[in-house]
Amino acid sequence: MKKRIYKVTAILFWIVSCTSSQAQSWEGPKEKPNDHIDVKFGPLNKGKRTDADMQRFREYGLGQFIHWGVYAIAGGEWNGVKAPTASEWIRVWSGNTAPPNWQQTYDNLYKQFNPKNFDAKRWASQAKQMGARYMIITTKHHDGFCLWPSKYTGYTIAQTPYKKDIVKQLIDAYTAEGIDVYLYFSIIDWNNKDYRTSAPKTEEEKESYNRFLTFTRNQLFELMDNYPKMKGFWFDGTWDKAWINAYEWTYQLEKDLRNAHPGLIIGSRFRNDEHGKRHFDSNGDLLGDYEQGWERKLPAQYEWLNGNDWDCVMTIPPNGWGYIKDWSRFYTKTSYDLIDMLMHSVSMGGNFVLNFGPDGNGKMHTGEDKLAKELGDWMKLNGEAVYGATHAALAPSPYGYYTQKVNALYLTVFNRPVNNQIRLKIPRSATQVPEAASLLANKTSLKMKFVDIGIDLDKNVYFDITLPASFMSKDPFVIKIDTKTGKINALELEKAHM
Ligand code: FHN
Repeated sequence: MKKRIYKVTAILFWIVSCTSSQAQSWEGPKEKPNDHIDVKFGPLNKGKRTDADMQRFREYGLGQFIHWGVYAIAGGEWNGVKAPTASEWIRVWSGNTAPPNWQQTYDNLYKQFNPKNFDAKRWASQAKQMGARYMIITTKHHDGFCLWPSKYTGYTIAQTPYKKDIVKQLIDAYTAEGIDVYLYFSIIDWNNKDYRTSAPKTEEEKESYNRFLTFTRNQLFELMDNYPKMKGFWFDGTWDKAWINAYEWTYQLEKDLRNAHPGLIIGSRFRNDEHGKRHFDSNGDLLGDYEQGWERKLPAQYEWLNGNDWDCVMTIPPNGWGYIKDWSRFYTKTSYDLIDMLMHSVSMGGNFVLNFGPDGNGKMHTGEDKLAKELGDWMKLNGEAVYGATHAALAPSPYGYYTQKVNALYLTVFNRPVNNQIRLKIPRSATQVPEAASLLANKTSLKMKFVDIGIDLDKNVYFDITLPASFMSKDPFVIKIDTKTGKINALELEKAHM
């Protein structure tokens, strides 16, 4: 009986968390309305940013997400009973599987938060070895616990036995490794008595929510003032009606944040227009600097992105961003899975951000250590196809993913053809002509020949790259194709007569 209730609770939780947070269809192209809709509180600026800070974001390729807070003490369970919630949502665990007085227990966990193994420099060094170019840290998740000594609440790291400023240590350590730091900030704050989900109606409710908005603004400016090296905010928990209703205030807040921190990068999850449209306004224009909805999912086609910048954030377990003690109960992604998702992202002009959930003592999960090493070993050999690379305007390859730089095309091969012939399909109109091919990892040059198959009405030509039969690889491998500006000289065959 208990097992069945547990399953029902888990399913119900999953439905609630998906429906409440889904702002847009992320399963296909974004529809644009036929008629223009008047929008006063839409994007502050339309079109892709061209400044150096945004170009740097565009070139990261690989990032690290870290979800860390008092939920790490629980690790997704309590007294051996697995919680049906995502690990960082464990506070909301209720029903007869929940421990007695659970929320009271949870709300006192901060009194034992004393991560004796926490070493920001070790985390930063691991991220560097993995090949991450930016890191997103949860300064405050939905439970309201702050990893920095905020002066606007008494629910912070300063009130724990550990006391020291986690955010400062991380920013200093990661920046020293050349890794940019972004601050995750949850608008949802279960610890703040003025936080609410529904839109305030009575005068009293409005006064209370205005206090909450002021508190939120104060914390955001406190974070920018305390940590001027931060590059941007990764906002979350912005799906409540109360926040959606405050669109004039959030519009002004975005202006003020950007004015206070030139170059600040904010994704599409921060706010909505006056019609309640989130991520994209009522005319389909992106709200913020990049699409921030690709959470545990990837676009199936490049065209769905309309050329926008974007990031994909991904867990190693199926779900659960905070520390999960026991991974044995589900599938956890392999380095092969993660390299596939990374190259899928970069091939479509996005960044791939892998999540780590350290335990209550500040140690990464052993599974995370293993994957960071495997991913880092691959990046050391193949990172050139990731960093600063972007979408190649070619038909998707059957062998893997194309990424592109000036004068270089990269093909990350996952599906090696049985005949060892990698066939590139290049439009006759291309102005970048393949010149030479090699294996990126060891610079071995590969035979490549121009092939004009003569298919009637074909708008493409082909280049066949031969893989040596002796070349074996247990991992995905990258073929680098040097290109030069020029013209494809193809046969002009008489068209078929039918
Ligand atoms: O509710 C959060 C969740 O706990 C986690 O932080 C993810 C990661 O971005 N975001 C929300 C779920 O969509």
